[in-house]
Amino acid sequence: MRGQRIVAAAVLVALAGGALAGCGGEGEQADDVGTGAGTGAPAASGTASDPADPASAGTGATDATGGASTGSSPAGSPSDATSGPVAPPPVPSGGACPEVPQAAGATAETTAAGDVDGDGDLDTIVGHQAGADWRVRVELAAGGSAEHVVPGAGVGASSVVVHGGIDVDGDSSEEVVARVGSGAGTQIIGLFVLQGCDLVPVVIEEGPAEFPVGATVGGISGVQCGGGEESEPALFWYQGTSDDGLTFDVETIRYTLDGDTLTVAGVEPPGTASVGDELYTAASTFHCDDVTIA
Ligand SMILES: [Ca+2]
Ligand SMILES: [Ca+2]
Repeated sequence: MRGQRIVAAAVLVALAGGALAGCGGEGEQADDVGTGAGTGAPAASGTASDPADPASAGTGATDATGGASTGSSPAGSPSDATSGPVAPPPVPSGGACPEVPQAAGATAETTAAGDVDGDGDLDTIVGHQAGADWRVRVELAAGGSAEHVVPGAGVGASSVVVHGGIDVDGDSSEEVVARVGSGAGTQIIGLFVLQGCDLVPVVIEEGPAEFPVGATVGGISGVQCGGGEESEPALFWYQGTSDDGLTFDVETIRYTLDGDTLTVAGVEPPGTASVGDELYTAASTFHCDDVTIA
């Protein structure tokens, strides 16, 4: 049950573990993260197919090294051997998706715009609460709709707020960005993608991709998008830890999106951020395309 939106620290540990579990070809870099993250000890196991298990975090750093050494890719080159074709099912051309009835009594509605189906027309992205459930919903300009119930949201401040659409993989269809939870000093940001006529969460390994964004005295976490190796579209997840709340040791994992799955493409060189400087800002906010969350 890794990846539930609980406290940000737990999410950090869980996602770091998940990331490294899929990082067989990044021996030296994976080891850097494992030994440098401190509280974010990875839970990677010896085989890439094993699910990350936060319970094994105590031995994570050693395991990450062992797992990486069995990787088949040369060290230093991103492992681009993915699990087969991952092209999303095509959105029906010339026809609309079915209309998903909107739940009665929806409240706390937020809206944003994005071209979720990639047809060139802006679609309406909606977040709302109906009863105990929170939903992320898209109303397609071409007709029809899709929605996803966000499990676990709606407790206290963990309401869903939609922020817009970003194109993580450069396929011209925008992924939905929504706050799906919050913790002390952080917001938990989730991504959703339209697959056919279904709106599904973007996942890392077997769990939903949910990124803590924000800053506390002891840590910062942020997401930026841009070009990775050979300018391929990429998402960068920054995580910083600090002993004094003033300077932060920052690790950055680079992901690429295939279909609904984020895959580790590499690890950036570690950096040191100071409160207020450029790296600190990047590592404590979310900024992809036109969506900025601070
Ligand atoms: Ca559209
Ligand atoms: Ca896209």
